Amino acid sequence: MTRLKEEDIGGLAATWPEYERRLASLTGLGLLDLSARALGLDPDKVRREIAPLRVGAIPVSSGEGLIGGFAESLVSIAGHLGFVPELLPCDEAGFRAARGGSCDLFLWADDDTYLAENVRNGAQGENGWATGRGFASALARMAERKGLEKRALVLGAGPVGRSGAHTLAEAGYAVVLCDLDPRKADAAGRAIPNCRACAPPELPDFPPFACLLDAAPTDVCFPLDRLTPGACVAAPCVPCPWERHAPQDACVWHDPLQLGTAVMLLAAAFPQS
Ligand code: 2YJ
Repeated sequence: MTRLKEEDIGGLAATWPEYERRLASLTGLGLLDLSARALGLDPDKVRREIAPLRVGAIPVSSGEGLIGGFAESLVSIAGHLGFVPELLPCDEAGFRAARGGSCDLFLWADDDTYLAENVRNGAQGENGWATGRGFASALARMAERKGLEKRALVLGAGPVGRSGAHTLAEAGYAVVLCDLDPRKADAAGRAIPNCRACAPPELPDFPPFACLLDAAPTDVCFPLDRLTPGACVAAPCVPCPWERHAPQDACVWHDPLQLGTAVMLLAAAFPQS
């Protein structure tokens, strides 16, 4: 996750109706259903069990410091999903309150780590992993609705790209994983079944892609010419170039925080053995 800016998430709480409308128009699912399915959970069971669970959001001032509206956005996401959300005090006081029983789960992020933690059983949802799962699942849903072949390009072999590539491979996709660093792509590609690694100069060797997961923290590689018209694009990247420059008739899903956080929360709240 690139460090978000206040303007990336400002006003997030006011946009839920439009957010849900757009997500449903692209995937046929709302945020809770999509996140639950990304984890193999039954959305109805999640909906029944979520209501009493209290989620605290802890602002963390270490490192580069607080991002205006960040913890408040986490409160909004948790509340929107149906948890009972609470903004906790900053830093140690917040961790003390969370672990001392004021909530069942808590969310916090510093400059390197963004986690959902379950106070009762120690289960965790980690942002990179959860974001990859969530956006890959959104991509697979969009592609299925358009009847696209199960073949995808994933940009970025970091935690989000690796998790996304894994999720797509699990769903039966042939995956091409591309990173500016070919060794990083190779190492990740070897660990994922049905996944070929490449570097950006090799992309023209492949037929154009109808599915793209852009998990690159930079837009240095922006292979617009490697996508088919009407392609499906899932892009957790911030800033997101695809919303303005996607191919003609493309379906693009982007959000800066909501889907990754929703999957993190459900992973921590409903851990599977
Ligand atoms: O509480 C706050 O306001 C800040 N400490 C939030 C910091 C948010 N952190 C980031 O944006 C980091 N880049 C997160 C890295 C997560 C790695 N998956």
